[in-house]
Amino acid sequence: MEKKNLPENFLWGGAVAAHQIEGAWNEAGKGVSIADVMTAGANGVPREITTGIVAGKNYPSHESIDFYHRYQEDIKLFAELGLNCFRTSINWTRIFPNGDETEPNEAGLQFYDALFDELLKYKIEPVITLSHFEIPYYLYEKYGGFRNKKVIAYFVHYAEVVMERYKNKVKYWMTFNEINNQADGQHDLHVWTNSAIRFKSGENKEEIIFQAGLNELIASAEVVKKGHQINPDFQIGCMMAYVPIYPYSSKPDDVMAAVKVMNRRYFYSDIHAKGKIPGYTLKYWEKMDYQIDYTQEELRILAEGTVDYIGFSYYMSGTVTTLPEITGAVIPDYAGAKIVNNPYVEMSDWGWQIDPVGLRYVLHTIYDRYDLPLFIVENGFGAYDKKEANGQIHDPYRIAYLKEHIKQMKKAVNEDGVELIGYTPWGIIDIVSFGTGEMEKRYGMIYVDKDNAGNGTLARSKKDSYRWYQEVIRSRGANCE
Ligand code: BGP
Repeated sequence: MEKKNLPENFLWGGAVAAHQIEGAWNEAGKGVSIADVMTAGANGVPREITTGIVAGKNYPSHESIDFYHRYQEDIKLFAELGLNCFRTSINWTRIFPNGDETEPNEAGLQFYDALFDELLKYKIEPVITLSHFEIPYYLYEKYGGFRNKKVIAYFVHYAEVVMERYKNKVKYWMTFNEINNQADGQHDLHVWTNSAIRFKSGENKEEIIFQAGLNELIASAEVVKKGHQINPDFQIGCMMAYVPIYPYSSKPDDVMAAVKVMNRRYFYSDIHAKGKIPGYTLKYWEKMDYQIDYTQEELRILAEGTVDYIGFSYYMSGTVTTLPEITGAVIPDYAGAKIVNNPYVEMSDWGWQIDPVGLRYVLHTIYDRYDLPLFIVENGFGAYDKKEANGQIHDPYRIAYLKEHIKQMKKAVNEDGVELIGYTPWGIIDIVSFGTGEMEKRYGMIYVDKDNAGNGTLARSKKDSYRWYQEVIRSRGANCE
């Protein structure tokens, strides 16, 4: 069977985020972002969100892997790898330290000018996230984060400034990283991400999360409209964390429970892509008597500011059941519903269920739902890596994970007719884990000498997966065996 390649213009890249790679957390006028007050956790140990910076605590974003000072060396490695695109974020607090200023911080703008010029020198297309969990901490303190509609205008102003500044250097943009990564409200870390919500005692957290999420969606729509005015060639996408939830059994309640659980995610991408609040959400707000504040003008903005593509992360899938004999984490979306492990898949050391077919399922399902180009902007395998005495790092498990997911991605394109812009595996170089703050939950094809406690030389070295991915890109996906 002739090996089907991916198209010539397919974007092969790697993905990171400013707070997980740059360091220099307080250099050149940068303000404190909400990532800068998150301490290091560990596998199974949540990160702590402190009030401001507390002396003596370990904040991994403060140095990360010092990309801020080493980006030329790293981009040279990315070019040698063969990347034709590279996803990262602009750290909002480099541009507006507090977030509500009128004038931007010129030193911050100059850093990203230099970064994008270095990428373009090697013909590597920047793919830029505007908010990747880096909202200014001051907007949390003074306004309560995105629960406050004033923050919409501050975000839109920041986005306009950088889209105007880099209009001839950046074509691919996305607004809020994993905007739905707050829906569960069961983990304060997730409520922290893009929204930085400050709750008041006694209020319903889910109601406030819906308000903050809707405010972000309105901000995103405004940015799409303004971006297209700045440069009609811009491709501005959303960014969703898709974790497909399968019914555990063919019991009809399990099938319906899976639909209702997925609606928690689809609330965000339905608005991004279709430009209106879905009926299932309006009914839910009515049932819960949630007072969500929005105007007719804001509804018009949502309708006019739909995205050009659906960017998304895919790592794992989940399973839901209503079978009484199965134990699991109870969820409110459907009577008797519980999230359970899928007995047909393996999981990583961090409990993430490994399901390559799930990527094809997501690609097929989302393309059917929205009929928009798709962009896989995160996919990867966090694992413990070992550096041998001879300096080599053998990571066959990472190659296996990525190979199987690329094979499914090719099926979606070549057999299911999905329009796919590109693939940027997460953590192309070892960086700080968002969920745990660890360095040792490694995703990279480039190893960085730094451990969870922050010890190490920061030296970079190529893992086996580096040479494997180099051949995958060279062969446009044909040679990923
Ligand atoms: C996604 C985030 C990324 C990255 C990734 C890997 O949710 O968008 O920023 O963190 O997860 O997760 P982790 O770093 O927790 O292993």
